[in-house]
Amino acid sequence: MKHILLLLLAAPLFLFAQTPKERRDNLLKNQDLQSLLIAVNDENAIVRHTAVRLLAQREDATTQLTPLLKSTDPLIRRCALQALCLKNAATVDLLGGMMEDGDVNVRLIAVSQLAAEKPATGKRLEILEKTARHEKNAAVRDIASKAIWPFYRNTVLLRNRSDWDHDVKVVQDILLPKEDWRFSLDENNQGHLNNWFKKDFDDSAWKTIPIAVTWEDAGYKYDGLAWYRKTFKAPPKPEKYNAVELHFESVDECAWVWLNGIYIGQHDLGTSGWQIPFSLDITKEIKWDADNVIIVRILDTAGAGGIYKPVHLQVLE
Ligand SMILES: [Ca+2]
Repeated sequence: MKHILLLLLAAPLFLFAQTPKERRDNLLKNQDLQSLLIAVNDENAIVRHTAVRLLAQREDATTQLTPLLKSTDPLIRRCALQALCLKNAATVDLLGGMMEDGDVNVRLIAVSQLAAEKPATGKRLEILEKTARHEKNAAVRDIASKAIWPFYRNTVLLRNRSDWDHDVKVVQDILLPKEDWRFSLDENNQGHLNNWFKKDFDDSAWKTIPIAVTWEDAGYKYDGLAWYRKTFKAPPKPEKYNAVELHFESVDECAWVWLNGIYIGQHDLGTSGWQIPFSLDITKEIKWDADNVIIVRILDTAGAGGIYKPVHLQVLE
């Protein structure tokens, strides 16, 4: 009873303050819950924003923050959502609802929270997949895409194996063809969602491009994601070998690689990876004396990009 009386006394103090500055000063001075809840609907934006920030800091204001997600003021929605996330009070359903918000910053907060828990499963995965496919804003879409990116593999190469005690020799080195790779830009980071990595994906509508040149030199002034696909004939099975690798002299700047639809690994060192050679083990995946399909997804964030140096098939002993 006593604190209800105190609330009634404090609220009028706020309500009778005439100028926005006076109302804001009162909020900062008193910080009582009832005044804050009234002030989040104040006609003055600075008063409203002060109120929501003060509310967000309070331990006892979690339930009062949820209705603010429907405010017409995007900054109030943003601030309330951020606070609910920090208080671990944002459910997956609530976050899914906020992914429909008209304000991109609200969606950024919601998608970051959805992406934070790994691996994403159930409803969370469903929302992230929908966002990766349909979200218009690239930053929001990228967070969703990265959160549900399903490909990672780290195969220890023969020369790095701790049980390997003698020099690794390249006994066959076959250059993959340089001409007529199939090529497609992937501006919306949706190639993998559309099965571009699969062996039997129909790439006949794609343009052709050579490798061992940057894609700029092949006519694409472009930074971003793009995919290369090429069918090549592997040699007959050697009588003796210890491993088989695909050796990339360099790509600019990150690569994710599949052989016959099977993910074989990545070269993902960020912007510094563009001139670092790398090899990926395909001992189990190669089909000897038969057609094989190599699929390479490249990310280039600046300057030149692409599989700008040759790719080798190497048989090792
Ligand atoms: Ca580059």
